[in-house]
Amino acid sequence: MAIETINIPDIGGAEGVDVIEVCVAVGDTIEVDTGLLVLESDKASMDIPSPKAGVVTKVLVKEGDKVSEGAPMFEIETSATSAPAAEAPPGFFFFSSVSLLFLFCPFRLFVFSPPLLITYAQSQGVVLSGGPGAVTQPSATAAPAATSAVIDIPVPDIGGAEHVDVIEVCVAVGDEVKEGDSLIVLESDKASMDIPSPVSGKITALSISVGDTASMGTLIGKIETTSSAPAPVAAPVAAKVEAPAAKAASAAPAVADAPVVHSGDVYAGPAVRKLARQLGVNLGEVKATGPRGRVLNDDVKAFVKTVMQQRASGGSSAGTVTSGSGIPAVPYVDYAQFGEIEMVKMSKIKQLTAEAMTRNWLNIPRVTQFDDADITDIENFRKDMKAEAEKSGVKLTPLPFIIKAAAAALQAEPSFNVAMHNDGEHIVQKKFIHIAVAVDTPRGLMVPVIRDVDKKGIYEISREVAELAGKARDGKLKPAEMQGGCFTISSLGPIGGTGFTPMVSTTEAGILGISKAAMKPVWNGTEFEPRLMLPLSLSYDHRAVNGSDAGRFLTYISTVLADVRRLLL
Ligand code: CAO
Repeated sequence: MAIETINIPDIGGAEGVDVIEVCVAVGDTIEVDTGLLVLESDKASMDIPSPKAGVVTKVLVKEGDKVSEGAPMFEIETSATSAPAAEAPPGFFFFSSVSLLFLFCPFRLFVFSPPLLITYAQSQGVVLSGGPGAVTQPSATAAPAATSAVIDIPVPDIGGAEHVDVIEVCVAVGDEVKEGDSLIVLESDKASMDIPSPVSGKITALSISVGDTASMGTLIGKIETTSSAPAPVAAPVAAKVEAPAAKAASAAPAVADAPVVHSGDVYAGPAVRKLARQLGVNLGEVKATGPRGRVLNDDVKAFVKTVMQQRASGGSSAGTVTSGSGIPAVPYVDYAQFGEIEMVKMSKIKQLTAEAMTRNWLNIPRVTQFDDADITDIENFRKDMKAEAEKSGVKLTPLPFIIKAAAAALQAEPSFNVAMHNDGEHIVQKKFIHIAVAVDTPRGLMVPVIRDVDKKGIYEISREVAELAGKARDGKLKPAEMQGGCFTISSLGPIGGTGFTPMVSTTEAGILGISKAAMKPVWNGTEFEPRLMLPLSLSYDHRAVNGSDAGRFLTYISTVLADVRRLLL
């Protein structure tokens, strides 16, 4: 075991480059080439891979730091038994380190363009020359020519990398290209590389396709040089790294002056691009959350998750507009841009409720109608009975009266005691009267069911509501205690409000919303009388129930509540 410090490698002479991502943390086990940091200058983003395997013991940099070659990044504990990291050959190093001049759109550089290569070679003290194995490339400093010529375009030196995936062919036969235009894009685990055209001209043949692999010298195609342009002379060009030696004497553009291509509006690293390609994700649709609008791995995953969730809930897969009966997707909103936010995990009950609400909302053509029931007499009776009820262990509220009135209405109007069958051809007529009651709990909304309400008295119903509500709040309700309802009552009476439009469940035909009772002046034919009026909102599934049945049903409830003696009839 040994503790070793990993320093920033040669980054092409760039100084004070921003650390935009620290990819590992203390305790992480890393391999040779594991991405450690992402650096970014105004010209390029660079993944900095680990030269060694081990376990991270210290992180010496953080996002926002500015670093240069030699700055310590991490301390790692290397295993004595692990093989020492192979000394990267210059070509390899070029590929995995400076050409870590990674070319992310829109910062793709032509890393492998000769000037850069020369620059890098200079910085590394290596001689670039022709000779055996050198790539024959058209020279940009060719002599003028009067006639056109068709020349081969080989893949230039790509830092020794072999069999790199061709992920994009940017031109077609017949296309006119300018020197520097992208011909193909190669991508390895570590880098995306635009391979630019060495000359201006017309593509006359293509020998490479997406899915092929390419190495230095692989033929991309042929180009007929434009007659007005200087015809290139096929000449050996400094594209082969021969050996570390004295610095090349000739001047060459500095790395920072390398051409920058703003090709497209997606800014993402090679690993992210690869992940997106593997998952079939169009990066243009992914919301970027990284620094300066950079798409991160997590952004791609979040995008896929959203799409899958939308599909599961019947939504469209991506865009925001669908035709026909498709449900438009909800666009992603970055709320953090408006102020501080916190992501709060929904309880399982809330998630299931949300799912059920969406299902009900989308499936049920719902209509809500309203009425005020005069509960003055019930209230007087309730007050008279309150002490006695308490002796029997019952807290008497208006709710059991309403439950009982609803049961009576279901008996009187069986057309409401139904559910739509999902075959679309039948209505399920229920012959039992079970009433569900919405209960507010800290974990979310629970809806226990009181069975055979028609056979039970007010006290019994009241006791059951209290017992089931208690179980709901304690999380002790059994699934069977929440199933089989014919009709639901949702009471917001103790809270307030004058009316609301409750959601109908697909297993029932209606739901009654109760709002806060209030004293109101009611005309009795000769004068206004103060009466306690209870606002009722009846929502129903208009596939199963027609408006006149619903009107009769609600009127029946109001009438019974106005005079509970009717329950005896
Ligand atoms: N108007 C005015 N006052 C009302 C009322 C109404 N419509 N309904 C109840 N009250 C009064 C009660 O009489 C009681 O007052 P007193 O103590 O003076 O008698 C007080 O409000 C509290 O009642 P409660 O909530 O203890 O009892 P309840 O029988 O009315 O309700 C239960 C029981 C379990 C339904 C209730 O506790 C609950 O969870 N309600 C929330 C339901 C909900 O979340 N619905 C929305 C679902 S989303 O569609």
